[in-house]
Amino acid sequence: MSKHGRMDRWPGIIESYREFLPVDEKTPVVTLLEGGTPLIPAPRLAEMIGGNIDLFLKFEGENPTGSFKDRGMTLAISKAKEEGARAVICASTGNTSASTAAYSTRCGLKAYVLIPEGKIALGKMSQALIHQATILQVKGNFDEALSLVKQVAEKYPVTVVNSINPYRLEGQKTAAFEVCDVLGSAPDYHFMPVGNAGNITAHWMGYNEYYKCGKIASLPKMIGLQAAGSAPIVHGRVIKEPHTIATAIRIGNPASWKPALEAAAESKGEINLVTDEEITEAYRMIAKYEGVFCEPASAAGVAGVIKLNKRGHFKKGEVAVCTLTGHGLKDPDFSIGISEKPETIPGGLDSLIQALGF
Ligand code: AN7
Repeated sequence: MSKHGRMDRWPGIIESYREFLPVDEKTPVVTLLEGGTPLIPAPRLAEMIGGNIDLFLKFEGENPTGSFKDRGMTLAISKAKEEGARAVICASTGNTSASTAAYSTRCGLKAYVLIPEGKIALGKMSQALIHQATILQVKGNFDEALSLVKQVAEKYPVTVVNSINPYRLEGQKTAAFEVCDVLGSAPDYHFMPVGNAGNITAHWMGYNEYYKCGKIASLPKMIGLQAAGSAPIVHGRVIKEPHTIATAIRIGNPASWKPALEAAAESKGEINLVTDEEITEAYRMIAKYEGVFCEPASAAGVAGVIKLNKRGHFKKGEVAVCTLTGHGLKDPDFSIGISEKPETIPGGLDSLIQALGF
C-alpha cells in the first residue's frame, strides 16, 4: 500500500526490471506504465482442445496501446530521448506504429510511420492518427517499407524504432520475466506468433537471463507460429508476396530470422506454421471459452497448441503459456466479418419475448 492508502501501482517495465535493462540515472523514463499484464489460466480452452496441459494466456492486449510493442517502445523511446533524438521512424503492420505514435508524442518526439497501404487493421490506424504521427502509406508490403526506413535512417537524423533497434528487444524480454515471476518457474512451453521474429528472440533472451541468475531452474521450449501464407522461416526462403488474414504477421523477410531459428533450436522448440482457418478457429475459441478477445495474429500461438496436441506432443500436466500479442479491438472488421449479424426486432415487448424464445 502507498502512503495514500491506495494499492501501489505497477510502475512500468523499466522501473520494475531496471537491473536487467540498459538504463541508468541519466535515462529519462518515458512510460505509459506498460507491462504487468495478466497471465490468465485457460482451463476451459485446454479442455476443449482436448489437451491434458495446464494452459495460460499472457494477455499482452492489456498494454497501454493494446499490444506487446509497448514493452520495447518504452525503452526505445527513452533511449532515443537520452541520446538527443528529435524524430523516430518505423515501418509497421500496425501495432508498432500505434505504440511509436503514443510514446513519442508523450515526450515531444516527432514520429514518422510507414504502413503497407490498405493492409493495417482499423484500430491501429485510428491510434497512429489520433496521436498525430505522420503516416505514410506505402504501395508495397511491410518488408519493402522496412527497407525504405533503414535506408532513410542511414542518411538522415532519425532513429529507427523497429525491432532492429536493440532496445526494443531488451524491453520485450520483460514479458518472459513476468511469466516466471507469476508461475514461480519457467513454463514447459512458450507459444507465440512470429512476424518479424523480434518477440520470440526477446523472450528467449529474457528466459536465459533469468536462468543465468538463478531465478529459474529450467528453460521453456520456444514454439513460434507463422501464418501459412507468410512463413519464410518455415520454408527457408523469403516470401515476396506474403498473405494472411492475420495482417500483423504478414511479413515475408523477418529481421530477426536467424536469432528466432536459434531460439527454437537451442530450446528444442520449433518454428511451425498454421493456416488462416486454424488461426480463425483458435481466435473464436479463445473468445468463446475464456472471454478473452485478442486480434487474429495473436491466436496463432493457440492454433499451434491445437496443432501440436493433435500430434500427441504434450505430456500430462505440462505447462504451456501462449502470448496473445494484441487486443481484439484492434481489428473489429475481422471479428464482425466472421460473426453472424444480430437480428433486428420491430420493438415492443411481444416482439422481444418472441425473439428471446420465452
Ligand atoms: C499482434 O507492428 O511487426 O515476430 O509492425 O502486431 O516480434 O514481429 C507486428 C508484429 C505478433 C509479430 N502479433 O511479432 C508491427 C509488427 C502481433 C503483432 C506480431 C506482431 P514479431
